[in-house]
Amino acid sequence: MKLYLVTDEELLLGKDLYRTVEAAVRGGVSIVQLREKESSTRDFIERAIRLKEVLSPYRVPLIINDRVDVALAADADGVHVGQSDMPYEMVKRLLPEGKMIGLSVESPEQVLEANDFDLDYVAASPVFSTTTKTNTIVEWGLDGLRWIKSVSKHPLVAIGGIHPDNVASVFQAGADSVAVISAIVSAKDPEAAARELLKKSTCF
Ligand code: TZP
Ligand code: MG
Repeated sequence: MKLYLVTDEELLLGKDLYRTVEAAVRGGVSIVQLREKESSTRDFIERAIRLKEVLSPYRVPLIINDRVDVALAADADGVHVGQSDMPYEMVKRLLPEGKMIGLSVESPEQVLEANDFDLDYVAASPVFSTTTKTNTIVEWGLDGLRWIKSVSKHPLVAIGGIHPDNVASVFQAGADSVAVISAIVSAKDPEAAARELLKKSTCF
């Protein structure tokens, strides 16, 4: 799961969600998170089910942001939670065996606490400050990534402000995966944008 796509309805800038995600997968995205901040529960579930149908033939897992109930209803592959969402222990109890759990970490304390959890990844949020999400505490930066890598037992996803010009430095600092929204979702050609990110990630 080197390139992780997170969706955002607004940042699609009018493009179709499913076509955009499928194009990104053709460009090399290998895991997708459906992140819905405005939609109703019913719309969220419908989108999750449709997106799962799009992703299944490619064997690309679908992760649901925040909502365990939506993930269960759509039989998605996992859930991503932040520090203000459902606590890890409850997510773990509610999800069937084999489903993925990802957790955002925004402070050193949260990174260390996450070592007690059975997670599929921690997401350093944000690695660089970004206008896509502004209610964050502090940017980790590349030094922060290196520190997380040295103390965390989990695979490390970096998210926030990642684009083709800085993606190599993020991998170099120890990220196992990079998660992006705007660099792919807002691109005119999401397939080319994904391909470009992957190409630039191996430039070191
Ligand atoms: N969590 C931390 S930063 C972020 C999220 C969801 C937004 C990342 O968006 P972008 O456009 O890739 O900077
Ligand atoms: Mg959240």
